[in-house]
Amino acid sequence: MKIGIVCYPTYGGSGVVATELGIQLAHKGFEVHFITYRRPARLTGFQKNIFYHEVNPVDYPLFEYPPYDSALASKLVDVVTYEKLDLLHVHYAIPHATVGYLAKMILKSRGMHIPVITTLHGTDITLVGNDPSYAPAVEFGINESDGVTAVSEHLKQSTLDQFSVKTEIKVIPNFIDLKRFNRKNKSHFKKAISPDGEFIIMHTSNFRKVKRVDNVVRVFHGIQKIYPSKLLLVGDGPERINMENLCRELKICQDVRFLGKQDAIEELLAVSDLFILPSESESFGLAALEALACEVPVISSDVGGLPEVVKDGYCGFLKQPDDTDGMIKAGLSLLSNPDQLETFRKNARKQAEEFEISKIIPEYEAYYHSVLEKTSLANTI
Ligand code: GMT
Repeated sequence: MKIGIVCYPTYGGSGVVATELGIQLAHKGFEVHFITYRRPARLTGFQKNIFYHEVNPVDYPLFEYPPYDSALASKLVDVVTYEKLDLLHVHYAIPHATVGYLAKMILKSRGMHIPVITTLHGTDITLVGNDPSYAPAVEFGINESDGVTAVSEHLKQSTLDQFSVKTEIKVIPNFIDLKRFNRKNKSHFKKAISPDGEFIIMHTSNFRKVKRVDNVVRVFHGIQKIYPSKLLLVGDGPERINMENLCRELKICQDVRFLGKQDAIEELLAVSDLFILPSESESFGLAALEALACEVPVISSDVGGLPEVVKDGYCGFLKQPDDTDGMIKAGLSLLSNPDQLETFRKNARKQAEEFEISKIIPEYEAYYHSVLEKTSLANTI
């Protein structure tokens, strides 16, 4: 099968999921074409069966914003036509679902047929997608997609609650490559980060307000008063400067490392003892799943799809996003009890196994086939 994948090429979760999905499909013999404005962050080196098409909106003095949507639609038309794609799979509804529809209509006017599947990731429905400046386009894009998937039951329900949706939504959860994300032979960083055996606490995100990195810092501060620890903050974004200031105020800079964007997250997770994710909203929480796979118990907020990933009292603890005292208590209870910490570690890995890549990719394959069947039938009627 020849498939086109559209996503944000940045370090965001939706781009990571889209890229890993494409890579796995290519291993299985699919011909995969990524169509994005930059090479996706996780798409490195030459890979058989994988092609990359860059979208370059032409600039012109009249434009304050180069019209990316039109450039993407035109590129999709070109790639579908000349690479003879069977299917387009777009990740993140804004603007990809509506652009997919536009490309489909242009191709239809030329006598060609291309089904479009949209995967909803989270903020395309919640924080951003339900804003009146995008909502009508999001709803239209969902309803005009030939197939729609959501990364958690919670996200599916939010979509149904917030939009008038006619298309059936299939839940296909995010997945993890356990061969890459594990603790095996990866302890080389440990000594450099915690020279005196301090606990290592970690957080990764895009440092946006919704991630509540301030509460990560506060929880760390509380834990560190009792147990010598180091905090690794991985990622970057608008809140980073405020977080640096907060660390200065709390006088903990010597124990906090801002590592910026990192490719080898698994190497850092593999030496960590605890992962903290107190987001206000999180449709799935891929970062939490990556931590669990590396046997790192997760203390997260009890919101969105996180309870589908982190089992409270089993491989981590779920608290309200602002319950920093509860998170500190939970963290201290784990770190003070080596047996419990070990049990949670093992449970974390077991929980991650539920989302093993080899279990989830076939769900996408089966879904592609069902959409292709449905749409080709519809076209012959
Ligand atoms: O909003 C973000 O944090 C980035 C966003 C993305 O699309 O890159 O993440 C969303 O998609 C991820 C992959 O499916 C999910 O793991 C995240 O939970 C989700 N973020 C939110 O819902 C806030």
